Amino acid sequence: MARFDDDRHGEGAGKVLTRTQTRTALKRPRLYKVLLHNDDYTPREFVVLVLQHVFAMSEAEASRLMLYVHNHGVGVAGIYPFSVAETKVAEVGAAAEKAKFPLMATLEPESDGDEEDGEQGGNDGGWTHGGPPS
Ligand code: TYC
Repeated sequence: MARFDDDRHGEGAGKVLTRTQTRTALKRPRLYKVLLHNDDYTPREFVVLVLQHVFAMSEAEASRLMLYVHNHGVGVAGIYPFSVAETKVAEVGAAAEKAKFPLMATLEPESDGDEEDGEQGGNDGGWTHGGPPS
């Protein structure tokens, strides 16, 4: 950076030059799992409809996850940035409340890959309910 005591003359003499460096951080945003929980009262068909509507699943995908959750107690409906995950949890809750069923979804931070979290039925690789795509 040139300073006032530069011994230059002519254009640029006596001017302070500044250079701005922008450092671009390339950190991936934290992701959150949306967990769907089993209960004894919500009808299976209702769960399938909610999964199709909120998570844009096909009927086959939704049925598979519903059965996985029914059998295992909990399953991963999707993995999203916080605000998206939060919205989906709220949408499941709102649909359940409106229909007076106890269906529930919750959030859980997705591990960043450096650690083992030992999650059962976890879906770090994009599949959870019933194994890899066939
Ligand atoms: N266990 C419920 C039943 O037998 C079905 C169900 C499946 C409920 C998945 C919630 O997340 C759920 N009617």
